[in-house]
Amino acid sequence: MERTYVMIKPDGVQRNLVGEIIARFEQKGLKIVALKMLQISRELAERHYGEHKGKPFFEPLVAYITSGPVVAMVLEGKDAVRTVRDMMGATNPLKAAPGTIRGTYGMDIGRNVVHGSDSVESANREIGLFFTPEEIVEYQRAVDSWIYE
Ligand code: DAT
Ligand code: MG
Repeated sequence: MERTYVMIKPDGVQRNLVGEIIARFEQKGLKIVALKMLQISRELAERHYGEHKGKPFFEPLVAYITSGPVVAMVLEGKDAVRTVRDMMGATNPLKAAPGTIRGTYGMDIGRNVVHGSDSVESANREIGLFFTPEEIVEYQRAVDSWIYE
């Protein structure tokens, strides 16, 4: 089973969307294997978004992601990286398909509510940035035989 790093950004937390967003992933069948709230430091933000360093939106992006608490999680499931990306929708919420998380809840690219890793490699890197191995929980769900054949 694949794992991905997902984060409800400060706007999602402030707008009381934590429950709604987690519920979507749960209802889909993705399994939560790690979950916590934290406020991201500048150092962690710069590492998380390292690929964007030097771009014009980097400073506002770091200011935004450090501006309030986020809810960080690791989700596990079949094709979890792509599944979460599809559920989130396009980076710009105005371009995100209706029904996706960004398409439903967002208006601006700089307030796009949620993060999800873009590849398995990114997922492994991001999971390692936000969670220690002990914070990731291995457990069985009785419902799994009703979610996967
Ligand atoms: P995504 O979050 O969909 O993986 P990304 O990794 O390309 O998108 O960019 C990370 C975040 O940076 C994104 O969620 C919003 C912001 N961002 C990306 N491109 C931007 C742009 N052209 N202008 C302003 N903000 C941008
Ligand atoms: Mg990205």
